[in-house]
Amino acid sequence: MELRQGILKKNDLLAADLRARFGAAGLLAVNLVSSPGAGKTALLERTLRELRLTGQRVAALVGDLETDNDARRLAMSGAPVRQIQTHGCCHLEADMIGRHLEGWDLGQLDYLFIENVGNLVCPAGYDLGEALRVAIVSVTEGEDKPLKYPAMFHSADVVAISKIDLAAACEFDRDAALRNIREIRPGVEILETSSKSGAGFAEWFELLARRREAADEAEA
Ligand SMILES: Nc1nc2c(ncn2[C@@H]2O[C@H](COP(=O)(O)OP(=O)(O)OP(=O)(O)O)[C@@H](O)[C@H]2O)c(=O)[nH]1
Ligand SMILES: [Mg+2]
Repeated sequence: MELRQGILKKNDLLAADLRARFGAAGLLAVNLVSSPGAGKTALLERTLRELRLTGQRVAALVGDLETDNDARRLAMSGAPVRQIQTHGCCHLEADMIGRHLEGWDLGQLDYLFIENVGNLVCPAGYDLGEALRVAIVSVTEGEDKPLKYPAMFHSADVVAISKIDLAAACEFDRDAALRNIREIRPGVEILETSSKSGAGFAEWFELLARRREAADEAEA
């Protein structure tokens, strides 16, 4: 128990350091969390591609236990991308982020996206210095995930319901899902996205621009 508290305290200090660096650099850091396969990489593939088309300077770090599959997918966008292999650790920690930022000029970035390890439990407890935590839950997972994994949804600034192109096939109960999300995190911004069709991405880009502006103003 004491050891765990010590680790969390060290993480919080490193995360505060990162947050200060991100703020000073004027970039918006976004931490994407979800269960395995909810669609984090698919969302980021489209996000990186489209933001680059509008002249935004973006980069991504992506965490997995093993493989660099996701980094290779994301690098197709042309953005700088680095894989973080955690070799068994079920979440990203602030010191992993710090180490993998080495050599990048943060002042040259508008957005840094961090794809966390697919896991609806552990990443909730680890601040990565992000300005925005986005929890993704896909329509194929069932509407009750926010109730079963409350810590993750409670810690989110934004919840994205993903794969809405599959909603009908899954008999997804949208009202129940929205109710459950709001029960755990009242007032949270909710997006409904499909990385296949692009549905919800206009709202996602509007949200990112708005949050980035707000972060800039808070820093000034
Ligand atoms: N139909 C549909 N499929 C999707 C969508 N987003 C992701 N998928 C599919 O869902 C599967 C998992 O997507 P990923 O983006 O790899 O999910 P992830 O959350 O990054 O997975 P991990 O990194 O392994 O945790 C892939 O087969 C994707 O093609 C979507 O919006 N619609
Ligand atoms: Mg992924």
